[in-house]
Amino acid sequence: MRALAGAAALTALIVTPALAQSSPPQGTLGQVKARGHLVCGVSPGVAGFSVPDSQGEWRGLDVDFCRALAAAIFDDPKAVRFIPLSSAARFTAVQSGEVDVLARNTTWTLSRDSAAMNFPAITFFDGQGFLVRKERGIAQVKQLDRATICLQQGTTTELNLADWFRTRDLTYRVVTFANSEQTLGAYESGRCDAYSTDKSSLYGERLKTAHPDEHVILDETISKEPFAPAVRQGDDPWRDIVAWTHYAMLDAEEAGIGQANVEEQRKSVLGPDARRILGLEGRYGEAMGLTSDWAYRIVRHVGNYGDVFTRNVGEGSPLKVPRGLNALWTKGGLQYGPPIR
Ligand SMILES: N[C@@H](CCC(=O)N[C@@H](CS)C(=O)NCC(=O)O)C(=O)O
Repeated sequence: MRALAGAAALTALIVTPALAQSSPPQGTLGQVKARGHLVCGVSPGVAGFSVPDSQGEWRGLDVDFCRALAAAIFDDPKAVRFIPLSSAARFTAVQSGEVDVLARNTTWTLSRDSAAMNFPAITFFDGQGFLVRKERGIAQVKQLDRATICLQQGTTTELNLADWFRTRDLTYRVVTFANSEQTLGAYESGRCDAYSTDKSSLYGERLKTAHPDEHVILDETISKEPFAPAVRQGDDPWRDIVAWTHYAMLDAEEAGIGQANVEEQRKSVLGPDARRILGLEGRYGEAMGLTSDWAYRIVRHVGNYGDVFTRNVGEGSPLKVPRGLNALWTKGGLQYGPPIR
């Protein structure tokens, strides 16, 4: 018996280090590295989140999230293939492995989470709103009783609206479309009294109308829409990388390290938090199958969370979405990065 156990232990000794040395990285990270680029599912066109510019380059907060992942893995924010996905098709693309990650103004809900997917971190806190014509003099959602509302199929928008009207004993008529272009077109042509979707999307949709000044977004928010990237369930190391990519951007912002000053900061005398973020102390990235400078790569190539927010949806963009719930927890918001240590 003892001899047998001894033999087993010896085999383990011989086999284990050999396996550790020769085996390539497993799971999604291994596949991404072997392929040489990340495959990221995005929205076909939501201003500020993901939209191709005049040169065909994808731009937006969700796009930058995928670029940050590529920066962390490859030191190259361009090592991403973007796949535009409709609301209806997006989850199958994650479940089937067609995309490594979905970053598509997608709300994290229990039913989606339990459908063989995981939502590693909330990258944007949003809520559902309404776009209406100013001339209608509508100030509150309840004034939309008996109104016709345009929205997109396969979204939480559809479900929230049903709840909201039902609980107030109000009625409405809904007209649904497969994409935002058709939804906006129908609203603009006067087919609907209101266009309902996530408030963050309404900022861009309003600007796409022929006369933005003629439309207003109502103040009320009727739901919680926590946007999170989605990954296939069952790959914890990959889920960690996706979560910590967001947290690294938050922690960098909190530490005052941004795209504009990261090089200078790296050469200066820094506190321990900043040193760990920049990979000057500890080997935190390596524990995830990345390099120790993974977060520095993110900030250098893409920026911290504040940089990404400002550039795409905030003051540096035409949308001017207030930071609101997406401010750091130190500034009264909900964005909170756990410690890198
Ligand atoms: N956050 C909601 C809505 C997401 C959604 O699909 N929004 C639409 C309306 S803005 C969209 O992205 N449309 C872009 C398109 O399909 O063209 C959800 O996850 O269900």
